[in-house]
Amino acid sequence: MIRRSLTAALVATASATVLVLTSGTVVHAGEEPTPEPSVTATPTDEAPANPVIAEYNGREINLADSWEGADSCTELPSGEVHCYDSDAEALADPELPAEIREQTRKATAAAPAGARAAAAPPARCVADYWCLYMDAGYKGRLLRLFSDGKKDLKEWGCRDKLSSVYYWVGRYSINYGDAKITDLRSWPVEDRVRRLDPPGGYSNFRNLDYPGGGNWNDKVDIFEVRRS
Ligand SMILES: [Ca+2]
Repeated sequence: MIRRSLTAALVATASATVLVLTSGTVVHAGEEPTPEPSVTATPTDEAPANPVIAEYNGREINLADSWEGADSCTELPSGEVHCYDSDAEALADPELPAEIREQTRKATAAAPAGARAAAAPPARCVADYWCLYMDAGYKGRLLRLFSDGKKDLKEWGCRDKLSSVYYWVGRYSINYGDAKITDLRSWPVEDRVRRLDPPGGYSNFRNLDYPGGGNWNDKVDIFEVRRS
């Protein structure tokens, strides 16, 4: 009987220790949990565990480290990422599906000379892609995203840089869905999240209100493409 109680007590102690170790917050009996410091800056500036490796001018580059002078990068449907010095080069990439290249060329050719129609997709974007620009007005370095899922922009070298976004809905059959942008915040401040609805664009994130004040410019950490 005594032995049994002792064992039970030991097990209880061990469980409590595990709890303390795994929770990261030391909770003493009868005390309130110790709040972690209220850090509003985005957490960790360490190198990401899964940096995106892209092909650029015949060599591999680590986008999390540097784009090494590339003007734009495209996430291809195959999952590979290619970076380019010009938009002509980006559009000519044989790994970009033919129907996407065709549709993009047609739209570009149809755009009126001089002033482009307000509704026309911005230069440099391609059909069926989410185009993420590092400057407002669809300018600056450009990341073209295709596949469904969450992209940690740190891995792409684009964290806290996003200033405008355009979603070119070419074929509706593959473009259902929307996107979600997230600014990660340290506990106890909740992450900030916003939905971006297609089709169309957000030409200046300074015009997108940020919860609690300010705007979304240069804040996005996670870009989630939700195609279905
Ligand atoms: Ca951020």
